[in-house]
Amino acid sequence: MAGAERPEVLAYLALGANLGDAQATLRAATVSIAALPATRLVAASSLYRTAPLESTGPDYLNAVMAVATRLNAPELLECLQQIENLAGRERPYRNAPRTLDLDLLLYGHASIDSPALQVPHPRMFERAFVLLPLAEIAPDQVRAEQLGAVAGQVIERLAGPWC
Ligand code: A4P
Ligand code: MG
Repeated sequence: MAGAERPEVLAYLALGANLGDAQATLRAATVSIAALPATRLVAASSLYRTAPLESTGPDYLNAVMAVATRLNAPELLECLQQIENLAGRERPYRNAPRTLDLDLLLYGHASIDSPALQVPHPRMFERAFVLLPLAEIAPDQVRAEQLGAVAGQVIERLAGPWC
């Protein structure tokens, strides 16, 4: 089915960066995501400064976005990976510091478990850098006990518009 004929699906995306000018990279990524075919930006969280979790290097900047899209989930992931690559993303090893990481957190109510794509993102509920920005734009998607479980992680919401 062509993208334009499919119904819109609400998807949530996680953005992260801790190399280079992370804020400029996340801002450019937001512009690129909003310009994807058959996709529109619905909401963007604040920016959060977060300590690396199972990772190294400088603090990360993280955010979460909601998009309404007629792309299917593999198409959306492929687009996100193209935007990562344009930002100079390198993958020397798992959880390496990165110029840009774009993860697909939720795709409507879909449950996907293929080698290339798992949705909901399998680690999203372990991470304050995902749950706090997600709760900011979609409080119905995050339960209080899930927020409580990540309360020990270091995260700071940065005030003001960024994208
Ligand atoms: N993949 C499977 N499911 C998905 C999905 N839902 N969204 C596959 C995106 N990708 C998905 O990803 C590796 C493979 O996961 C892809 O080929 C894709 O087919 P990657 O981005 O190349 O590698 P990665 O990011 O190193 O691995 P991964 O597993 O995505 O790491 P995470 O879980 O994203 O963690 N600490 C802070 N403070 N902030 C961060 O943003 N990020 C990470 C990375 C670790 N610590 C962090 C942060
Ligand atoms: Mg990733």
